[in-house]
Amino acid sequence: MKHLSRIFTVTLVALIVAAAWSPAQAQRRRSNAKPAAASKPKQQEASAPMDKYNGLAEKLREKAQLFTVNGVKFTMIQVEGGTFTMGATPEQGGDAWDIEKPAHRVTLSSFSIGQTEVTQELWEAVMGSNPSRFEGAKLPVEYVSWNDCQVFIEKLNALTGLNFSLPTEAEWEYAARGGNKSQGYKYSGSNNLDDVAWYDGNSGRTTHDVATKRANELGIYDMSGNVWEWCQDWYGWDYYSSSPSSNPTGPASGSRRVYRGGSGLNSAGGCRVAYRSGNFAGIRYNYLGFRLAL
Ligand SMILES: [Ca+2]
Repeated sequence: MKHLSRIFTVTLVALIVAAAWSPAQAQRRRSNAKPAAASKPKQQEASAPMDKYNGLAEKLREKAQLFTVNGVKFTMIQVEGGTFTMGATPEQGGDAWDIEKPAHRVTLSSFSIGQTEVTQELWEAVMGSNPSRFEGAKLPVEYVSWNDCQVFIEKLNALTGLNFSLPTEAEWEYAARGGNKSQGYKYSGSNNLDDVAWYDGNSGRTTHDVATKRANELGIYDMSGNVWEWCQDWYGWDYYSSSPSSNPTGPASGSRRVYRGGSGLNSAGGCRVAYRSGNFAGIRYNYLGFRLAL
């Protein structure tokens, strides 16, 4: 593979947990992952992930995987699988729309999700360019379409030998709700949106460096607010009526792709963990980005 000659490193940290759960994860959807890269990473002393607010650093030490690609570091958080209620649960209140109904039980296998939105420095390390309208290394990349994200992921996978993707809509919502550590909040990590999100009430009409608000129960940042986040699924208005209960991946076809979480341009209702939106796969705008899954 020609990319192997390029200068890059991939480092997994905290293999204690990874050793236990990687096989199931690989079986789930990673048929073309390179086992050598995944199972024999260079081991280093674990460094605590960013977590300056809620004291979860020690617990998260075993739950974080640190990667370095072309000199840029990023962290993936391991999310243990489980069963949760997706959609218009009671704490979503009167803000919930019909497309969030019916609330329904979903069971997910374990997966990993980005601790932060994909930053501009990571995008540039992989793509060699930066499309963002608000510029800054630690700002989330934006002005990227769903199609652009697929190109980025393909290149990242070639560099790492791994099999990153966008999260499914169900994975996104489960992680936003705190997985099996969920406290049942309306927004990702709190019932007080100012604690955890950049939205229209505090953003000043710009994006903000990732991980500058408090993390959620799993140590994941900005799932509510800052930039919207593309998911892999087609956007199905009535999908919740027929969704399979195990690892749903969205409708088989559609015209739009899902994005989630609201942004610095949105009111609080759009930043709820159950709120759903989406648009055509070629659409770009300056409050629309993504985070990775693995
Ligand atoms: Ca976000």
